[in-house]
Amino acid sequence: PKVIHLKDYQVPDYLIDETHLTFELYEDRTLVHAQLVMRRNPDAGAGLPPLQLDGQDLELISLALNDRQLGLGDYQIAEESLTLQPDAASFTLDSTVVIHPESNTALEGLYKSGGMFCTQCEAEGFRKITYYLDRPDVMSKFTTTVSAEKHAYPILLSNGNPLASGEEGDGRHWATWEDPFMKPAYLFALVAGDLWCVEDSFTTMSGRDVALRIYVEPENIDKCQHAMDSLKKSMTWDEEAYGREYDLDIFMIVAVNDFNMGAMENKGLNIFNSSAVLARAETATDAAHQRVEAIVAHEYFHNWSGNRVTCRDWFQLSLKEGFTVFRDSQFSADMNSPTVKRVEDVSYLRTHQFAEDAGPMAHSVRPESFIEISNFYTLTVYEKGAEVVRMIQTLLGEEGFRKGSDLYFERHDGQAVTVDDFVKAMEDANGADLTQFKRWYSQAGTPRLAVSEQYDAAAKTYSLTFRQSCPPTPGQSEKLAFVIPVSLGLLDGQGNEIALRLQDEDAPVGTTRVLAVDQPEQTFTFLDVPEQPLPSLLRGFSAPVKLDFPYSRDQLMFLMQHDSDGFNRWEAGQQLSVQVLQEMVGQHQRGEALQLDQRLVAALRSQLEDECLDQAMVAEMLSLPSEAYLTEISEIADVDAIHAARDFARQSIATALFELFWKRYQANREVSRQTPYVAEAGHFARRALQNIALSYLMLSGKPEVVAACVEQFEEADNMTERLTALAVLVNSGFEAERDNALASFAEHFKDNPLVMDQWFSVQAGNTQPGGLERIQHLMQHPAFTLKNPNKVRALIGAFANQNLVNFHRADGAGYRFLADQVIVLNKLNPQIASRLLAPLTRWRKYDTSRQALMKTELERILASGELSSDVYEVVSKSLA
Ligand code: B3K
Ligand code: ZN
Repeated sequence: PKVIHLKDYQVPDYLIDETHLTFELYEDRTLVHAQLVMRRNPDAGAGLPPLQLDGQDLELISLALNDRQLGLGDYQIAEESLTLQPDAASFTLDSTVVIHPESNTALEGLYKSGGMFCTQCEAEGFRKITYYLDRPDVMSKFTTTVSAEKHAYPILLSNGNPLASGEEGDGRHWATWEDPFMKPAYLFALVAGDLWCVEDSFTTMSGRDVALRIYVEPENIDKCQHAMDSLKKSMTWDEEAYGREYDLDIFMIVAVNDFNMGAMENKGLNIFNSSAVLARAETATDAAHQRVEAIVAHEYFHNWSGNRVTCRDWFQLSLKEGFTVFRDSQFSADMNSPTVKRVEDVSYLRTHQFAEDAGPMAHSVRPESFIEISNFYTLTVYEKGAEVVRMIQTLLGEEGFRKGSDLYFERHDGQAVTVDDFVKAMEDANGADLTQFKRWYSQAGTPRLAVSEQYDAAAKTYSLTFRQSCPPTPGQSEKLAFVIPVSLGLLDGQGNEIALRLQDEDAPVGTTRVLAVDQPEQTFTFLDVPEQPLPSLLRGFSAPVKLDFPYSRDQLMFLMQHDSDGFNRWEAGQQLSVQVLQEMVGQHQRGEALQLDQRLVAALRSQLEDECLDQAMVAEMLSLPSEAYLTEISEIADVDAIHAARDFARQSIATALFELFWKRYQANREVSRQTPYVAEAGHFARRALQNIALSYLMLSGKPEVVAACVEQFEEADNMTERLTALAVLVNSGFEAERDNALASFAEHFKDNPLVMDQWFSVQAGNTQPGGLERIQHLMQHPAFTLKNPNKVRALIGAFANQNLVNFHRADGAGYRFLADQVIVLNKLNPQIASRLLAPLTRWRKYDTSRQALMKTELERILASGELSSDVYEVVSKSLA
């Protein structure tokens, strides 16, 4: 397999000014005619080098250069390319190929999902459609004609605006679309199917009317309103927050059932996993509603951050993805509760991205090399990339950041650019120097920031000393100092904020400051500090680092009560929980009886008692750190001890706080009973507290609680309440209630694949013994298929990632099972196979016996036959 390096980047030899495509769709094949209007790239030097087009799995039928039919001696075809010699600097190339969407199970290129044709071209899928320069710095103007049988495929869509359509007389019809904006091939899209649509419109800030359409299979027409509302909010928000206006006359979203990712931002024709579009109270949870809102926004925001300004090459992926994730997180924060959103994002980052950064696939936000680009749509490129953009905003301030983004969009509209161009715009708009800051793009690994304090009572000075370091990652043994923005405040003994005056300043400036820590070791001294303060560090999680300050448990409890920063109040609770749980892990390992530090109970009690607090934050506080997070922060994770400690803590908290949980549960359930479902922050918060209370209450096993749970399961008018009740029953020992609930749920929702995904997931997450056998049994269920990525994620992915005690069972049967699935999927769908593999790559985290078992499975995959580049890259790097 070939390794591609960033340092080898070269501009394309040829450009494609116009791309005219015609698709003839049939049940057993598709014909693709492509007319490419091409010319020598003036920036690429003199002469006429051979033209090498990308192409994969294409059957060439005809090829003509300037209308002259080419014969076998005129071109060379290899596994992944077609090469020919142009005889002039400008020319037109006409090709016809046959492809087979009907048997494309990789879901890349043109494929069929159920009865509809659809495409997924990013990153390198267009080369499976026609011979082309399939690279993002080749931008072209596309017109697309689609023809198909009219009865089965009444709707024919592509990018841009509709131009013409007609009948062919033999039961077939056609439509032509024209996209006036230059775009790279990865943004191409085509859809043909029997679809219904929900229509709306939006008037942009300059007064243009845009038609909005969401296309779905007929049975889903009643589940589009939330996505449509989210789209309109996104369009308004991007005008206000970034000054970005939509540019075509029409914006379309199509929902498909078989999709490798969440969604795709094709110009004017976004294609979505149906799980990221469809949402209504009865079938989708609050979390699903929020995910739909965020993904609709994310793809819409790409129209500027990605499409109008695109990436020069795939090493720059975070240019569009990190920035767009940052944009969608700002949007979600504005639409809902900003603190809750930040807590969710940070938990996710620290649990999953930090694990990636510490594992064999660790790479920088701008990777240096890859074998298979699909493997680099990662938490590092997306989530850490978003944190890097957030840090730029923290350093420049909101206004400075907006000046920078305005300049970036204005300067690079219509271009394919790099991360350097983005940073340069930020620098130029602010007169800032981000040279050292850019190490965040080139150095992998999660930095550690150790902080120590010194208070001088006589001089009334308080000093904080920061020591940063970053562990080695593959190919990077030594790291240079990062610029780490540390937002902080100081609390006095009453919990009040102290005004912050740094050495060399004449007067204090505010109570929250951002320090730019940019040396390996650095001390900052504050003046006029009347008493020994308690520092509140890294407010809002101002940098993606592992912070280490020797807080006592009492100090953490104090911060939980008094910190003015909502994020850090939660963070203090997390750190307290971590300390307490880690102590119990030690007790378990030493064979001692487990004992829960009652201070944690007291801290949670005061949260539950205070009815003025945001209920969503109380629910977050009550959620103990996950087993996955406890694993990530362990040097070597003891799966069984972590599970036992966490279970024991939950049980003890449930017992100690039963009355309070019961009171808040009943009050909230009563409101839920009286109030129709609304997808809004306040309602999410009420249900979140209600549901976490129920999960604690069920640990008591009291009959009145079981009855309440069954009542909630049966009577709730929404999936959020129903699914939690189901999950709680599934994880309980009440077998009859559990079996009844599972059966009635499956019977009721058997025709709704997205709901059945949730039914699978809930069971995949059941941590009681026998997990693997249950999964194997569920794989035989008629609703399960390995061909649908959502099903694979819902059952196998949820099992391997969330059911840690069962997956990591000591005899290695969980590992063997996962490897078996990867080997099958490697042939069917390499992208899904390679993602499913991630848990096995973390083998260094476990005891020697598990390490050996996990490595055996990785080696077995490696030896299993012909591997896709996707799976090969992950397995070989994991074993290196
Ligand atoms: N840009 C797409 C990702 C496509 C990945 C293909 N392997 C989704 C998104 O980030 O918006
Ligand atoms: Zn994206």
